Amino acid sequence: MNNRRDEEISVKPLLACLRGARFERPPVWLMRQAGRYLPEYRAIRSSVGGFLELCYTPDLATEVTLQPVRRFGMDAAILFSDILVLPHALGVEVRFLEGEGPKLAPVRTAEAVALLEPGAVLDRLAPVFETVRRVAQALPPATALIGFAGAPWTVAAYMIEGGGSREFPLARRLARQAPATMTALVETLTTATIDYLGAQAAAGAEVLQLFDSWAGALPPTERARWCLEPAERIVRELRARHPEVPVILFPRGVGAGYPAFARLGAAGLALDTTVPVDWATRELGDPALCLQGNLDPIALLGPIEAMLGEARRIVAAMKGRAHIFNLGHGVLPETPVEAVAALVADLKTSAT
Ligand code: 1CP
Repeated sequence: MNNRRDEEISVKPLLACLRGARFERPPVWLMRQAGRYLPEYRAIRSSVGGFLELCYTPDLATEVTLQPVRRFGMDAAILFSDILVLPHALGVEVRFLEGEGPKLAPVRTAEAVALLEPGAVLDRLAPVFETVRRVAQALPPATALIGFAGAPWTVAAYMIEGGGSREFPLARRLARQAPATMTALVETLTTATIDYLGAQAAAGAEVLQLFDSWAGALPPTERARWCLEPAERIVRELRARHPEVPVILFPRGVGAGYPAFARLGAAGLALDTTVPVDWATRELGDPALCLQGNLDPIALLGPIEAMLGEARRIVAAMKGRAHIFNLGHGVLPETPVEAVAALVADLKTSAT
């Protein structure tokens, strides 16, 4: 542990929290805190041709990353990018169509997996690392910088399906019917994710979050192989390469499976909207494990007083635990800016 790092932890509440510190008022950031609900984001978004161009233009991606921090004063910025830049960097065609979500050229065969280009990933994602460097320079001293990636199963699910889906039937079927192909795909993604997150840490990311947004689409028997094992390897290798950078896991939708994710060595665990907070504080063992979450993003659509009541109940239930306040999933595009402002202000000032 070097001195510079110790100093940073002491001035950044979110980093202290990930090392087990408890605060009267929890540090706060929100998943998808940058994006379409912000008029200043929409202005920049409409000035570029495509969403990927925004992700790969460090000037613009830096600005968009900083916008919510500037407006609301969150305790962390999250790099503005997307989980699907990784398949793109592996050589897969990825397009973001207005109002339709992402579309990918499907990867469903051993041959297609063999054509992926893991050796090209770090070069192709160089603009993302440049954004990380610029944001790290620009942030206020008490604000932490979070890098992220999709977990291998979630990214594989988009690659196999060719886009978003409610239940990812093709991906779940491939995992059962062609396990060797699935193993090759998940291993390629696991190795590439370690390199990708490691490079974000080297560029200045102080925390790394792994989004397994579709972990809940798998039954527990399948989840061990496609979610837990890759997450464990990612956490272990990142701890070896960057012991000072804590990892937060977000295995969305796994319910009673959360305790298994609590045992993988990550510093933080993000709770989705379905997890009762008092259950989590009882069942998720180690009190040094920092819990993050888990207000329902719908609550931000109003009424505001009810939303603030729920937020305060979460804070109260987490008392005595290292807790980072967040939503249980991302900010919705129709969220009023005033609701986010009221939430962050209330968390910073309300009596607890
Ligand atoms: O045109 C636009 O503005 C595109 C909308 C958009 C935005 C703003 C997409 C496409 N991605 C993003 C940014 C993004 N995506 C961030 C930015 C940082 C922040 O939080 O502020 C992050 C962390 C993500 C991560 C992401 N992308 C996830 C994991 C988190 C989650 O929500 O579960 C997932 C599943 C995606 C895929 C994706 N990218 C974009 C969309 C619309 C989707 C969901 C598609 C679907 O499944 O239907």
